[in-house]
Amino acid sequence: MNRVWWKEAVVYQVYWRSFMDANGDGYGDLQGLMQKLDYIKGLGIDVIWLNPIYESPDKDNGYDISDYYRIMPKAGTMEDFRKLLIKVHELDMKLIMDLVVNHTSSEHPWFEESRSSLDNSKRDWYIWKPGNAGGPPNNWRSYFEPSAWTQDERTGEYYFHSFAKEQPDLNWENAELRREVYRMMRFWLDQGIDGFRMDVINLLAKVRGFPDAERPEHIDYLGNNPGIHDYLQEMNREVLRHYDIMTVGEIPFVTPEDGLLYVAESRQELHTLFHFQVADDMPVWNLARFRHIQATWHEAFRREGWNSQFLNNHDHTRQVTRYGNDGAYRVESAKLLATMIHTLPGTPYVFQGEEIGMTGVHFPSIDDYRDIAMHNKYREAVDKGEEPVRVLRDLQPLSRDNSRTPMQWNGEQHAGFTTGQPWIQSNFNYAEINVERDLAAPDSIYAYYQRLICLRKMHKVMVYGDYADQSIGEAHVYAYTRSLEEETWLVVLNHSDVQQLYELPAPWKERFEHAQVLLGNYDGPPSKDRVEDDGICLRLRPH
Ligand code: TEU
Repeated sequence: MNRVWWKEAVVYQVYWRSFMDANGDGYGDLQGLMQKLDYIKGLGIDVIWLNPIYESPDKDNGYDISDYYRIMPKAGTMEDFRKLLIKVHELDMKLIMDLVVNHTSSEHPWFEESRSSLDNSKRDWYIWKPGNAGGPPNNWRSYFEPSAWTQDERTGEYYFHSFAKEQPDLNWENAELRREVYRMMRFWLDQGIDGFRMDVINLLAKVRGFPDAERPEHIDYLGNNPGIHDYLQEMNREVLRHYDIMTVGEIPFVTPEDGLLYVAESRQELHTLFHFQVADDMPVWNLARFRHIQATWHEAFRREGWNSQFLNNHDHTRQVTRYGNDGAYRVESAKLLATMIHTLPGTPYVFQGEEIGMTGVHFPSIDDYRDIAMHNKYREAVDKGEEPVRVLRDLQPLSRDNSRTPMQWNGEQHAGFTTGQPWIQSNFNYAEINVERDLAAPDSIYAYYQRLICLRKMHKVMVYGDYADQSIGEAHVYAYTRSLEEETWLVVLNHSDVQQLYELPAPWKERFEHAQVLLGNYDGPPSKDRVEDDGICLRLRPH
């Protein structure tokens, strides 16, 4: 396995609009982020991933870009950006930016031109089709709307959008468009950034002819279509390979075998990916499913290819709420989930606030929510006649706003995030859960993350070690080893609210006498019981 910096790194995701507001307008900004770089560095972070900061009407929180070369005023200015980059580098960290090139905003001048007439020179930069029998060209759904097509009055044709109607998809078949995108990528790389997180990058190629789908509700026809690897190989040739950078593709609907096609070193496309088998198939914790996912990805990536480990981001409910216990065992389970993510094979990601165990929210009214995806789904269901209170209740657990509430810095108003009115309310629990408290307590979740991340720097086994499940068939205990040369780590996790017994597999019991506890989320090691045949059983406390 090739040793490179982005495999050894720990990445911290900054959802800047909810991170730190320096000018009191209620939105986080680049100046605010600059104030908090020491905090991020203090955690042991190597790379910051910054969600989109480009000019945007902000219908989908920056994922609808109207100018790739300018900074959204809410975030700051180009000068702020340049200062930020210098400071990040001075602290010996790196910065990767979001690249959103599957679609633009409907207010992007390219789209304005494209929609203006059938023979405009940019008509072909987007995907236009005549309607079919008075309706849209096919029966596809989009992520955020009942149809992936919207009719435009100017020409009467429909344009295609994988997401909201304000986010028309670009037509990657057009070579001129591709050249323009590569030029823009070089612009940012030449500023000195250290790579890209590539938004839904496997959606660029579309199914030829746009035939009706048999099961339109399964929107997987949107991604992984023939031609995608040609685009990514071209992007790599034209841009990526000329820089020492990190690229991580956001790749929904992908199996391990197909995932390898995006990140196998020999194929020269991307370095690593986010797949969504956990996020999409596990609304709540499911150990059997999770261990299967880990096993199959590990097997597929054994020789080449590199995974990413995460349980939450700005689109997915906070991990301690979704997969842990954010009540009685919030601290223990936040530490347990961190241990797992940082010791499984792949580059680990920390989503802002995760390191202090921030939790999801339940706002009382749909008006308290900001997310376009949630609002569209709500409207669709209510228009169909469903009971509004029920619709809200059903949407709440997985609403994207669960992870978008302001970073909780201290117990002051709005959690110390802003002196103005925050764009989205803070979680109600900020007096109890905040950075100031965690920094003051030696046994805090934050302090635990620091130790975990420090161990990763000191022990390459945590990065490159081979993975083997040591708990197959266990209902609540997930245990596995990582081994590299002379060093073996055993990770034992009790994913439940009650005590569990875990019998060490035979080869590990002799070694266990000489083993050392590196890290645990309780004081002292778990107690040991001798069992029949000289076995050793660990008594594991909840989480
Ligand atoms: O998200 C794409 C998206 O919705 C999926 O990747 C989803 O998270 C996955 O299938 C698991 O359910 C990206 C951005 O992260 C999101 O914030 C944007 O709204 C979206 O693209 C459109 O740009």
